[in-house]
Amino acid sequence: MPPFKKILIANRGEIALRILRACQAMDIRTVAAHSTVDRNLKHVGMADESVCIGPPPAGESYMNVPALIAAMEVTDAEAVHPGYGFLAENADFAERVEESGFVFIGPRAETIRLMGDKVSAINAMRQAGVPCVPGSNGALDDDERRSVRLAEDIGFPVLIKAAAGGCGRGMRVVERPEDLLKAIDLTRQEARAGFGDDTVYMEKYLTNPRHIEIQVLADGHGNVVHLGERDCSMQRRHQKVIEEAPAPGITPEQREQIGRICTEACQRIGYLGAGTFEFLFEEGNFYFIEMNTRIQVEHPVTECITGIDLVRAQVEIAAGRPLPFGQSDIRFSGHAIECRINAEDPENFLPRPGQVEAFHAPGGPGIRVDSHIYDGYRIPPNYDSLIGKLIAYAESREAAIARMRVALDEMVLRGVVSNIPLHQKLLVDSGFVRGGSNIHYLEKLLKRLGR
Ligand code: MV4
Repeated sequence: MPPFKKILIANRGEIALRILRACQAMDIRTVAAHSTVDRNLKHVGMADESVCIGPPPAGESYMNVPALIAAMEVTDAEAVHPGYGFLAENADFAERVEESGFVFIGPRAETIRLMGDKVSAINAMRQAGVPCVPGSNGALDDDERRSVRLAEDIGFPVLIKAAAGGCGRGMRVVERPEDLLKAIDLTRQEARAGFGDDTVYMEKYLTNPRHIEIQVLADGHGNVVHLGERDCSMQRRHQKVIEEAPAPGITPEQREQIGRICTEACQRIGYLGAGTFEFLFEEGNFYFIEMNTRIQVEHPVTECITGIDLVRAQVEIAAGRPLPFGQSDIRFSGHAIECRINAEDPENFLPRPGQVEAFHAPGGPGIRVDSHIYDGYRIPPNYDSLIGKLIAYAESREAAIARMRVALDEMVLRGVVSNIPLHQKLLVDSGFVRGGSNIHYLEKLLKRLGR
């Protein structure tokens, strides 16, 4: 029996196609909710039904809550998959969906809200035994002398972060005591203007960490597993460029230890669905910074090394089914690397929409392409520049790199400019090939290459 009869896909692009494929494999009927400019998306043509939910601006379509609820009502869909971005981590949307008698494929609204506020997320995780960055252990108050003393205790440099921030928005590094109060004030103002919440907190600034995240799955029957880690350190301006699993240099013992900490924390807070613990990793230690309550762009690398279909797991969990495997059934095997393919300017990285003249996807053993583009597809200017993901999997990291190089050379993309040449340079770069670079590596490399 399929877990649901019909699911509405409240997203677009490659992830909407990924969700559609998972639904089809489970014999679940699909509704593609799309904006006017997205009528020609691949998954819209493939879905059993489609509903136009509004004009191109996301606020009027993919984030239009009444239109999405109405679309579920008219199509008699039972559940909604939000994908990533848009409404995926919007607790009010999850609540509205459930109040309307539908299933939100994701964690409980309460959990989304808890993790959306970084101060409450860190407090919950610290109490659940997850190692966090030394810091204020809560919001900063207006007591200036206390903030100065706190920073001196933590040790400079410190980082002031907005509780409502994340993804690198609303942060400020403070190197010297005399700059602290000004920085707190500015970060507060920005947070108030940007998020409508001026809560800020303080952490020790880790100067050269790697970004390593742990994937978890939790069902409604008390079963929680971790699916190991992903290394997402290859990024520019908080946009990930290449991700991989496992993270170079992480031992099975380290994986088991941090994985167990994450699954125990999920048990403690009653987590439901797929989730990701984001850590900074420096000098052998993990420091929790945020938790993502959605399926992530880079989920395929975890699927490759574990053989687990994460989107299918999300759907089954949302239908109330128990996970069909336990931690001891999960084996980590091989190495997977994902290159995000963006339609962007190679000089300034700005989105470069346009018409795809020709697209030939690479293939062969260990190659996966998650992309919605096709010959003649017109990339609209209204959304992000991700047009696909190229994933290479092999028994070793070296072999995965070799397969990725071949696949990048094999890929044909005409009509639009992309970051494929950047990936080709990265896949032969000595720092990338060595593995284990920190979050600053790519930006430094780009400077060396003359931007
Ligand atoms: C940090 C940090 C160093 N120390 N926190 C950036 C995005 C947000 N999720 C958290 N971020 C960081 N928090 C402390 N205490 C450095 C970053 C950071 C970063 C983190 C992950 C991936 C890329 C990054 C790029 C710049 C800064």
